[in-house]
Amino acid sequence: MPLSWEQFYAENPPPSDLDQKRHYVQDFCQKHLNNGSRIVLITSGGTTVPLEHHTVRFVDNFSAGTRGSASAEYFLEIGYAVIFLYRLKSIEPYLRHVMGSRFLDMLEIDKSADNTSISVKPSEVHNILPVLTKYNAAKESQKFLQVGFTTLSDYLWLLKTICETLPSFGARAMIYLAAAVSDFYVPATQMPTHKMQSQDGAPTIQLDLVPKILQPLVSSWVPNAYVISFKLETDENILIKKARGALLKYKHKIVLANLMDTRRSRVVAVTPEDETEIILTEEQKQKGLELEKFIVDYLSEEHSKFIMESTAQ
Ligand code: 9Z3
Repeated sequence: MPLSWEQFYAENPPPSDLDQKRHYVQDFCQKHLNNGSRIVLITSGGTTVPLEHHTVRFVDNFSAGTRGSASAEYFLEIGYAVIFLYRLKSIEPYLRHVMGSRFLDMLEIDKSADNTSISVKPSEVHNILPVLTKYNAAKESQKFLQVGFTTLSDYLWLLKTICETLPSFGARAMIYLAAAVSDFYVPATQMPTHKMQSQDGAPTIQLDLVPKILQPLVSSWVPNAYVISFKLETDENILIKKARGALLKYKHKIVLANLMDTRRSRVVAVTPEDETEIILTEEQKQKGLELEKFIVDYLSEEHSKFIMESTAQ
């Protein structure tokens, strides 16, 4: 039997800087509460599951945060205030376009100025300029807040804390759960304090089930918000059934169902009434379009309808 969510929080201590992060989030929300802005909490990247308290080893997952970071840019573009809860060192909005060693290839040293000045190569300006322009606009609008996590337990603490600051937005708040969250973990009480030693032989690692956090999130933390979760599978045959199962169980608004191998080009938006395929064609991809643009367009329209219905009641 998995622990209840209350037991999970009781047994796994919060991150040491939780209060500081709570204050940042509260200040951010306060700023956007009165200006009528919509707000979206985006979760992005994978959680780690430590195997030791002084963690040397941990269980990780594949997610690089591409979905979450791209979606954040598109939500910002259409005016949402964005809280980006992301795995530290995973892909970040805007930076994702200039990451890696290519970044250094974009720069040159200005020899005429005594090697003290660096500029962007003229041939790269057309790549950097649109990104920098959008980044500066997001910064100026003060509509973008990043909050980092690494472990599963930090993620769950921050998710709860951020959700608890959002109810005053009512239907204007959207929760977009794109992070790849581990279903399994090693309870704090069963973890060795120090690095496991090979001289002690092969360890037996028992993973427990993580309680389903969507349940309190939807029913108590943000009961009036527009909540969207993702369902990831590797077997097409069970994808929609599992997505429907999650909708029925947690009673949120949409499950975006995706398969690991085709996640960049297809998701199915599953609602209690409907299934809508959102597709990126090869041709659109060649033009530099991204699936997340279409996902965000679809969701913002659905969110508008939801806000109208909520205010009409
Ligand atoms: C997703 O399904 C995301 O679309 C991906 C994005 C993690 C596949 P990338 O970071 O990948 O762009 O490479 N996220 C949710 C995954 C998840 O943990 N879902 C749980 C489940 O399927 C429910 S909350 O049971």
